[in-house]
Amino acid sequence: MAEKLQPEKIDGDLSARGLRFGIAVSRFNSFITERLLNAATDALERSGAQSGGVTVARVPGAFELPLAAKKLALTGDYDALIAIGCILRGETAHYDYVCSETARGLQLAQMDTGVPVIFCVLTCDTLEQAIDRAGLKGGNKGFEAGLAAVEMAQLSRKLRPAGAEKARRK
Ligand code: INI
Repeated sequence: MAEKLQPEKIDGDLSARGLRFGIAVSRFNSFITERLLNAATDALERSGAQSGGVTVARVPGAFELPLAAKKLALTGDYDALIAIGCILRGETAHYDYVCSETARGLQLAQMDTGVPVIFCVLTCDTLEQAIDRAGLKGGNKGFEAGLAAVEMAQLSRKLRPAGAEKARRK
């Protein structure tokens, strides 16, 4: 019988040693976003990120995250970025515009620049839903985002075009 096909695998491992991360955090709903930030930096530290390897930039609200992420990416200084925000539904359509433009803008930032941008923006109907996702009771989406950043940074290194030298501003 023919041998079972063994595909080659390309995985990003979870070692952050020597990698550089940028985190854009919104001040809006900071009660939640600061908790997400703490969990994200905890994940980076536990994965081996070193002092000086993580930079945090604060923006007013989630709507400003895409521009901050794109500008951070264009510096060439980061292996991966994390965008942290918390959008809570109000009584008007404002929520829908902020959610869709934030998600679209962050996706564009990573597609335009090739630098992974991890989406750590909670979009919740209630504050309680956000609290549940920010580690006050159990899981924390910030920690998941930190691990995703490490994995995507490593994967991106492996998927660099052959022979391409990393153009980094020192
Ligand atoms: N920004 C948020 O990050 N979360 C929200 O829940 C929110 N709401 O509800 O309005 C919010 N609005 C501000 C927005 O992100 C911009 O900062 C503002 O519109 C200025 O551009």
